[in-house]
Amino acid sequence: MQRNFDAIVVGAGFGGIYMCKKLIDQGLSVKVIEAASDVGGTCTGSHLYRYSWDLEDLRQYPWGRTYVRQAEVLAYLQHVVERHRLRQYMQFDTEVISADWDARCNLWVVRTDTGQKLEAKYLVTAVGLLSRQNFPKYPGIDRFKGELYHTGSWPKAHDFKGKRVGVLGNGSTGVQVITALADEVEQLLCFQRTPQYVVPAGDVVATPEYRKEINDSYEDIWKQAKNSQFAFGFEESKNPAMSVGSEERERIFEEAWQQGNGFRFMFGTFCDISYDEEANKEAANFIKKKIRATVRDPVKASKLIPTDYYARRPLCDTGYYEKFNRDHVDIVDIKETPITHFTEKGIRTSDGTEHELDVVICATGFEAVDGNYTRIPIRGRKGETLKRRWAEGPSSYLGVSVPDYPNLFMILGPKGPFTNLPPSIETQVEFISGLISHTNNLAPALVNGTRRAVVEATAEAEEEWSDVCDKLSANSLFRKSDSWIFGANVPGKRPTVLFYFGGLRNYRTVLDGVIKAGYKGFLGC
Ligand code: NA7
Repeated sequence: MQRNFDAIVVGAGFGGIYMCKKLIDQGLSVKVIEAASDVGGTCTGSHLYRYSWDLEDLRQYPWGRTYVRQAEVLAYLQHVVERHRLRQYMQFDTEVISADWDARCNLWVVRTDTGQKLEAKYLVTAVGLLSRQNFPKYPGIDRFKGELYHTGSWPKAHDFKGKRVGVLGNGSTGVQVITALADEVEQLLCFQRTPQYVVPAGDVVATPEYRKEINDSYEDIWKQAKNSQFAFGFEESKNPAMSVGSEERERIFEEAWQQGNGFRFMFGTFCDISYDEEANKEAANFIKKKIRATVRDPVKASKLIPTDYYARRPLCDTGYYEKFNRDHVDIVDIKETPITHFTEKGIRTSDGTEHELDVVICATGFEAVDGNYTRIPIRGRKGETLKRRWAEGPSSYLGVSVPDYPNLFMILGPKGPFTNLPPSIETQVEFISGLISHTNNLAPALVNGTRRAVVEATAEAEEEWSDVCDKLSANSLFRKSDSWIFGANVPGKRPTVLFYFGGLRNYRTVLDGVIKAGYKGFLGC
């Protein structure tokens, strides 16, 4: 069995699949290692949650609604892998347990839980932003005799009919789970810590006319998305909320509400909702009014109405608030009556109530961005793991490279762009494959009798990039709200700037500048 490769790619999701294709197309030998038993990845507008580079396929591949479901994303990725004959380079059901830089031979040595020891010149991590689960650590949780799930490892088959179900968490996932299960279960109790602002998704059937319109302008659509801030396919507003009168503001909010999409509501209406307190309050008040108008029971409504800034990842739904008009759907405010412990029968809260449940679903999120890197011991030039290096907060150059970790490239590493993910993934894959090609063409140093070129970010470039990311988020109200976007959702973890908030267009401009300057900020180039 082959043990030496030009590149090992960890993860066979959106990033890993495209990385594999790009490197194979360059004539390199590639091995993709994936822990799951098939290609995967972690919903958004259908037409932009795919790859832009196979236009013919984009125009033909079927999709039924304007939003794409997880199963459809999986089917699409499987289809791409078959169409481009990439499965032969992929090894599934295999976890990388360590990766060590061998400075004598200028190689990455990768060990797997299947007992393999593989070597490669380049190591590309495509491990996803949000796959490491944040599982709540309540006392007695192991004693619970009912079914216990985390949304990150959802059972293939489940039957919640006639059952009493508790859902912990009401972020994007919780909102989707609650909306989806409300009609199916006997009783639904939502254990809510922080109410969130949720706007309609605007998910409708994609008619043949709509599809034709998209197909006819796909190239322009991608061009617009890649030249926008968040790459969701709408124009971000350039107007401050207070630049128009209150009636006009209301009209703009209402129009966006009817059209749907959380990002569009937050960034397509006005430009300053995420950083101007007054603008933020106007948007928040509009959503609060909608919640009051939707939820008939005033007690439930008051629990669902947020009190803090509208400054987390903008959420959208397909009838979330309406579900609370059903008698069997209720909210337990766990800020007011915190969960003290789990019992065999369910969850006890501080007011002494034991909420008896057959099923508990933890929609409690993920240790975002760096969680997957700190799980695998990845040791660089100094033998230090990324986990240790990032003890005070993760860092990188361009979200792609880390000093002292030569020839290691990250797709969606810390301090990469905060956008609709596939377009950013493509951008980074194309940058990384260009950098690998460039490195391969360098006149390499003779190391231990072997010539192998090496490239890595400089410490100065990493520091400058950190400053850029810091400054870009300095005025953001997002920074004042505890959420995964700043790593503030995991107990014991220090909040830090995890993203580049300059938008995709600016990010692409930065990368172009780096390339034009001969891969500025990289050592060895
Ligand atoms: P999120 O957005 O991190 O939401 C997690 C939710 O779980 C949120 O409501 C949390 O409350 C709640 N939570 C977290 N820990 C606990 C404990 N211990 N007890 C009770 N409730 C808890 O994760 P999602 O999976 O919904 O979404 C992640 C991203 O995936 C999303 O933004 C999309 O981009 C896709 P809190 O708000 O912290 O008070």
